[in-house]
Amino acid sequence: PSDQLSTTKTASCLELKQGILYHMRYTLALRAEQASQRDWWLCLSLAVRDRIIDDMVATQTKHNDDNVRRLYYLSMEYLMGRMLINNVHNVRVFEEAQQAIQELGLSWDEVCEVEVDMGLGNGGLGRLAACFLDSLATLDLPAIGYGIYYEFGLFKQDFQEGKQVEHPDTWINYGTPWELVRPEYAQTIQFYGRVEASYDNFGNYHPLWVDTKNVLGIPHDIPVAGYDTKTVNFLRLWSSRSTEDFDLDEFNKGDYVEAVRSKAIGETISKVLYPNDKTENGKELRLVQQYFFVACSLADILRRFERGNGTDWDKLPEKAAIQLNDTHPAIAVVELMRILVDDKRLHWDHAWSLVTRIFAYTNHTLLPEALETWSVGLFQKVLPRHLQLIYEINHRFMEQVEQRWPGRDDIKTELSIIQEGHHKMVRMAHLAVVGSHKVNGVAALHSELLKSDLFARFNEFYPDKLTNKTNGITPRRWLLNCNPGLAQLFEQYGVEQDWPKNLERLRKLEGLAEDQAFQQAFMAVKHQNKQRLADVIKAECGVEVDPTAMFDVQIKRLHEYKRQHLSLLNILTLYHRLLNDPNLDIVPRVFIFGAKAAPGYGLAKAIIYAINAVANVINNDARVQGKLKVVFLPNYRVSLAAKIIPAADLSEQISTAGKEASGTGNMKLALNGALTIGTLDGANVEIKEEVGDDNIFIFGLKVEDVQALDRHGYNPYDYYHGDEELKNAIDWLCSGYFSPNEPHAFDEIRSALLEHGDRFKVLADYRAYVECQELVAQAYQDKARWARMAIMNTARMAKFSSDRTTQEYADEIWHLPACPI
Ligand code: DL6
Repeated sequence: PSDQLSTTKTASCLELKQGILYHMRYTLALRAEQASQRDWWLCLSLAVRDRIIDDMVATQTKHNDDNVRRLYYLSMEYLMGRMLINNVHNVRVFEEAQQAIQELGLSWDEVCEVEVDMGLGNGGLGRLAACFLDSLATLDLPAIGYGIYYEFGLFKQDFQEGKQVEHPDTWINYGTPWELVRPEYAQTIQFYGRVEASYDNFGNYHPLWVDTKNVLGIPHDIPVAGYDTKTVNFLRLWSSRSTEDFDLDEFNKGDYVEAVRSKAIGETISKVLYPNDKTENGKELRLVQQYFFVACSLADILRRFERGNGTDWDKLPEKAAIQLNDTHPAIAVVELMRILVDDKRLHWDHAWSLVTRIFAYTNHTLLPEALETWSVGLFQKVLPRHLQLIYEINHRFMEQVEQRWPGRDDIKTELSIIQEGHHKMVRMAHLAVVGSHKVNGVAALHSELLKSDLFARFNEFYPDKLTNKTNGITPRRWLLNCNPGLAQLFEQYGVEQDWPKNLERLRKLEGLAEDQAFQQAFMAVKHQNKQRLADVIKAECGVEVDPTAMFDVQIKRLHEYKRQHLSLLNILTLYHRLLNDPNLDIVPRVFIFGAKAAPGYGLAKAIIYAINAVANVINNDARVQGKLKVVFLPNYRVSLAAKIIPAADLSEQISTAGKEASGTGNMKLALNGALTIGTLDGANVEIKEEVGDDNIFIFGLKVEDVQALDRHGYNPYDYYHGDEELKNAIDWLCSGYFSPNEPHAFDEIRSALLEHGDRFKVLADYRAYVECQELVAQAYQDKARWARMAIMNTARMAKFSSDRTTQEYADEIWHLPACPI
């Protein structure tokens, strides 16, 4: 088989094979006969890593020697998924690596399957950060991602009797080949303590932060190789360590356990990722985590700056741009002020002018419950000096507000960083807006709503600050890696080879959309992908599904606003219709769900249980004759998404208009030729603009309609009583029929939809959704039409490459030139 590779590739394959065997012997000290699949995966990863490291050294040397401007991306979450598959593609040794593995008598798929996802994030925000890192390196932009090295990433999900059960994600148990630990760049970070007044010889006030508890931050660097380029940036993740091994006094008193306890406390900071997507306010450990990684990262950034520029602070905004991924790292604004004013002794105005030229902030949600606030009391305890600085920042800001709107205390109350009241709170979003030079939303509609709604008054005050950067996804992971069949088809049909770097190339497919042979080939790839997913479904859920049925996919976090329960009501409606008329001619469908619910979000868990319960009944009902199947794949994560997305026919993007900031799953699915059924929400609006009205199924309330309903008083009972099928579906779900042992299991869902006012307008959108699903079914029956629409979706996704998004940030926010190696 080596004959099939070119001479250079054969040489490179040989080199890889040697690398694998070298690591088997000298890194693992094993003979090949003893090696497990994991050992082979590890050695292949190390062999690939060796190549990456050469380029990483070259990249970092160049960046340092040229003293380049860098982008620093601060994010509490990175959902990197599996690294091997992405890296072999990015360094362009995919075929060679496959060949080497084959020549060693192993199966490529089995070796890759060993890798545990690096799942250090909850959902969209964390995966966006991972896509951006891939694009930054691919575009040769000098950048470093900073985050936390969680020992436990997002929990593993499994279902017991249909209910979600969480298990710890022990991803790091056996170590990972993708990290380089850098103890030489460790940082010491302070917390708690108190502020003491002190004065210098000239009588100037210099507060001292004393009696603090200290911890160490240890950097773990994950190389990030760009696609088809030499640039290798890195992601620096901090783990916490106690500054002292143990308390010697306690030890000498003979209490060994007590002596080690304080060490353990220092190490809890980076233990676990908070598994909450949109809520979770007010947990001390979370604030400690935020400050920990921000303080380590800023110290590291300044160390690098001083190495290249000494203490010429005016140069700082020239050399560093810092992006805040949501408000989670917003304390960085204050920490940089603390360092510049307290440690470096800059005047306040000087420091503030530097700080506000460095930071920019991305908002990812409009949901009020997701906006972070911290109680003043907690701040006082954990970060007393920072609280003083926040008050000072706010005081000066309030003076500006007074100048602009004299005497308008109501506006001051509205804009203040401190929310007054019985429990005073620090509003992190306000801090982020005041401390940044740009604030962006993540889709056009979302950014407009930020301007008109959430940050309307800020927008009046800072007219040029708010802007839009529509999200994107990396075409490498979300097409090249996950859909090799489609990538091969592009090659056969002469799509320019650089399409993974230039998604505009796929526009060529528009001209093939009517071509029967191409349609068939395109759908044949889809069919193969569906067959593969059917095997996964059989293995994971024990359910047989027919790959000729429509695969209707909803994969995302479980949240009421995303409305998985709207899909469930449609499923119940179809099931009911089928039982009433067993000969009903419906398009066979497999409804496929993947979603984790935050462990403390009872209603979301009830929705998972409901879907599983309904699935169990439908899948075992002979009267359905296999026309409907419902499966909920457990433990949704990046590597599972990579199997589901290429196999999807229909992409469910059915959030309440105005609630989904952007969505990125919608882009991944459309890129792989799934048609969207969706509301005019988030980036769906722009997907519609790109693919054209004929190639998407849009239904339901628009933002204005939702707002009007809220203004005029929305009553879900009007819909319930006015629509028999809707009433049937809800009553049936809650009748105990699907959960005979727990007849009240779904009462909570019913109350949310009826008694509690249906905050997310599920009932108002039900009829439009069911009707739209009928149009979808009709379209699916027309094979040529469906194929044409699917091809058009793939062809017209160029806008949603994260390369486009990242380049826009680089041009318009970071002013960051590329630095090819
Ligand atoms: O911007 C990335 C992603 C968006 O695509 C989703 O629409 C949005 O829900 C998500 N937000 C989060 C958590 N939000 N907070 N805080 O993941 O961001």
